[in-house]
Amino acid sequence: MTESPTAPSPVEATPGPFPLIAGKTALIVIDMQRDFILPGGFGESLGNDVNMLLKVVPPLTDLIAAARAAGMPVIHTREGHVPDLSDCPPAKLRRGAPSKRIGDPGEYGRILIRGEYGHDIIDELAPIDGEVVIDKPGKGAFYATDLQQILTEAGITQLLVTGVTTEVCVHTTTREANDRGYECLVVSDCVGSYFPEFQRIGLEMISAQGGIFGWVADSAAVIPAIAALPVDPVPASQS
Ligand code: C5J
Repeated sequence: MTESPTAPSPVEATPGPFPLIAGKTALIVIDMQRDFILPGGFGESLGNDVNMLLKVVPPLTDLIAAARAAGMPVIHTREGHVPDLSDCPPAKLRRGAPSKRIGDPGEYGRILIRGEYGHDIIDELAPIDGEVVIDKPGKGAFYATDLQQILTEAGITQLLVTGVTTEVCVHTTTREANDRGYECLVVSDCVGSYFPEFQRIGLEMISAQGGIFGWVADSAAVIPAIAALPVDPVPASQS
């Protein structure tokens, strides 16, 4: 029997196969911003080893290329705040390291402030024309953003989740998406944490208990499944 063009392309994942569906899936790339990732930036100034995040870049580059080739929407997010910090709750502002807080001058401009060099996405993963960029004041990509409306209008029901950091913005966004009914596959080598133990445990938490809030697979499993999808000639509307 000939398969219907909309037949799912299964990804070998934990805790079980993830049925990737053409036209229903978007790739979300969370916070691949210079402030978190570049040597000399905010993340490193807090004592973190940015190599833990930099190693995500090559597999994520390949995954984004596969999504673009398949006509799959690619949605980027950036964590940050308006220059007067009116969208940054005092509790969040106070909790930074005392010497380096959101809005303070950093190596790449004011830390996590929209419009600053450090707030933007690293050159290697820069969005291309037509791709959605969500500016978010929180850790989750749904909080105080248009993301849900954009996904609904595009008919998206599944998310491939990537970016940094695994245990913070990736987790928060995946949990928010799961609560809203999206099926989420977190791509293990395309998410990164400064802390190896958080990376391992963070991934285990997602797929524990039969996939309590998602599936996990690496890019070597996801990319061939994307390539096997029928190419979406009209990618879901991107603004
Ligand atoms: C953090 C993020 N870790 N993108 N932000 O503060 O995970």
